Amino acid sequence: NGEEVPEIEEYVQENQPKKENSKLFGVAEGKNVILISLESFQSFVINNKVNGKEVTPFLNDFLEDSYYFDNFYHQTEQGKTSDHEFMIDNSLYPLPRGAVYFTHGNNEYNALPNLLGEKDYYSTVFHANNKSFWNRDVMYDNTGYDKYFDEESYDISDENSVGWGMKDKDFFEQSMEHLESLPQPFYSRFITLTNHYPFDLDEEDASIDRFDSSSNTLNKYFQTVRYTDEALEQFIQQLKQSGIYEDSILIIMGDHYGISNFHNKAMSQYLDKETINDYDHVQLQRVPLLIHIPGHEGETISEVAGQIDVKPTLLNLLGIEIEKDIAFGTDLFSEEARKDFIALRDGSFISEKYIYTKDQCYERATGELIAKEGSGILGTSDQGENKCKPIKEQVENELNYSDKIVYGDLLRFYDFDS
Ligand code: GP9
Ligand code: MN
Repeated sequence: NGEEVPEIEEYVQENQPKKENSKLFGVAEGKNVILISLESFQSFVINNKVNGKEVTPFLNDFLEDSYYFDNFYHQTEQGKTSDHEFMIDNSLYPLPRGAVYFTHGNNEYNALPNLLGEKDYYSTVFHANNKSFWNRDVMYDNTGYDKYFDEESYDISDENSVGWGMKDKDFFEQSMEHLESLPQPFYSRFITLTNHYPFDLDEEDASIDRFDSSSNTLNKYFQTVRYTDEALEQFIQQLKQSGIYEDSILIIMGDHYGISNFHNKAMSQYLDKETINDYDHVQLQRVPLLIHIPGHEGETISEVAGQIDVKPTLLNLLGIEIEKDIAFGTDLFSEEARKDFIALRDGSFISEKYIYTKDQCYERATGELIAKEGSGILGTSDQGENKCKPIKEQVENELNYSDKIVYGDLLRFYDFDS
């Protein structure tokens, strides 16, 4: 019956996107929003090489003209891409298990497409897959999308498919026509597919050689990452030709990791490290985030950030002030102190100073282990002063609040207008 809502509302109040706090409030007012989710794209490929060749030459260039966040973390769980989508639109956490898109696709939400719809934005998703995959058709309808360009909107053949389906280059190319037909301003999300495990690619589409390690998966990963980088370059070229580019802001972001722990040995070889420990594992959960705003110069922003922050950031950029919301992210361009941590869905967190995971507290800057619970490895009874503990409790509390909202469908009791 929603009796917990006031407490949660009080907690999230300080996260509200506020005009006066944002350095960039309204700079993109009335612009189209093109948000591109890059499948399984991790930050370690950015400005990096394989066999002496740049992996992502286009993105490496493009980030020079964008706000580029190099400490931006994915916060997804079992719902993978759909968890990422859920956070982007709602600034709520996905669930600890299962996919919220499936289990709570009919809840009431205060999602971006709904909010933007009130400002006459037309909202769409482009993704060349079956519409009911991840229960997307239900969730998109529920949260205010006007149109989902699913696989039925594309000419898909053997020639233009690989692995999971349509190749990214063909996907973007065929999307252009649909995009050009949309009423403006629009909020359009694109979800790529080629860089999906097991990273299959036709020989003729590979511009760089495979890596050479014991992991076939990692070896192939670089080639599909490069393919998607090229697809992006072509798409942006097409956006420029159509004139849409100048009237749009672009948000480009990785959805979640692509290389799991299973490939740590090969990964340590690539990164030239002795091992991948738990600290390294958390750092590998970084995915790229680029925000390109026409007329703005590029800037690299290294503050800790996460997918939970996209919704409040976007609302401020578009100059949309909302009375109130239940959201856990903060505006990435806020001048006020941002939240002290980014929580991963398993309770790990990254704060300015520390990284906590699996009962271990590390110094963020150095990776030095400074405390560990329930083990004598540091040789003291309390295993070092656990500097992570206060934040850990906050993280647990926050994840718990978000879960209560989703499990209890609590937003149906919340009055967003008064
Ligand atoms: C499927 C695509 C990939 O439509 O989004 O899904 P994932 O396995 O990454 O969640
Ligand atoms: Mn995905």
